[in-house]
Amino acid sequence: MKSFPLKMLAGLAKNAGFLAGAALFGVANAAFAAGTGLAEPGQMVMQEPVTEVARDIHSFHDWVLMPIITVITVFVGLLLLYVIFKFNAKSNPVPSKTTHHTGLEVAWTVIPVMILVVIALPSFKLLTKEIVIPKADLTIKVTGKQWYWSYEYPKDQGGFSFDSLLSDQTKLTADQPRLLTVDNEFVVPVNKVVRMQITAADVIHSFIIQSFGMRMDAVPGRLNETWFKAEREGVYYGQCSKLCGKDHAYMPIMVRVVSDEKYAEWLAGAKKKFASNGNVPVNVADITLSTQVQN
Ligand SMILES: [Cu+2]
Repeated sequence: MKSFPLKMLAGLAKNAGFLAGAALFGVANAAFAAGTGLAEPGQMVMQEPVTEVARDIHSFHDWVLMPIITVITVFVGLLLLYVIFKFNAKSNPVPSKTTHHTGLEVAWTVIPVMILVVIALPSFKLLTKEIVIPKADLTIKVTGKQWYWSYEYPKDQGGFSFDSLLSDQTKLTADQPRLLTVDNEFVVPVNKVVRMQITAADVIHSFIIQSFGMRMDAVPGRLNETWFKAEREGVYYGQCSKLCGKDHAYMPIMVRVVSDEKYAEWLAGAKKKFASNGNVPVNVADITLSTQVQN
């Protein structure tokens, strides 16, 4: 057994699903490459994580869920094969009349419960991390509308707001992905805790940026909160993730993560550019909410 290290076993379990998928669909290895900020064609794994929360979500998937799924699938598969070959009419002409087995019934109740508990513990820990917001460096409010997003930067960031709509798809340049590029992206500084306040003006939408491991529903009349701390500069995309009407597919999310200097530069420009929007400077909810942790 020593010659078969645990690490290798874990690695096997982790990749079993992907390998099975590849064998099944004849997908080349290159197709597994995860996109940064957006999905690559043929991609089968999650998008490259750029926040601690996203990394934790990936670890949870790779090291808790995938091994459990793999073991259960293999076990049930073998059990089925065993039943098919051992207990068919030909090889087992006189079937057993057994209808109940207390030990077995207890086992198939208790074992799944224990598996769920094993999944629940790290899951709750991760959920808590996602919704308990660390001391925020800046707050941005986003409102989902049919069918675009409005971003509001509060007074401490200049106090302006703007709409972000899908840009003209016939005028895209090579580096602008189709159905993801918007006219006004929102911009945040790198390595800063950004608190997102999320709501909707008409129907329920959902705000998601996969690479940040962040998703939160935008519900009319309700102010939801979540956060992210992007560790790498770049452009990241998301989509409205709750069916919200006919143009649900055409209200992407586009965020640019930049250095502090570039952020200050953008703020100054945005303040002027969006001043003529006629928007009143925004007041966001008080930061001392129950979910706020001062550290
Ligand atoms: Cu929507």
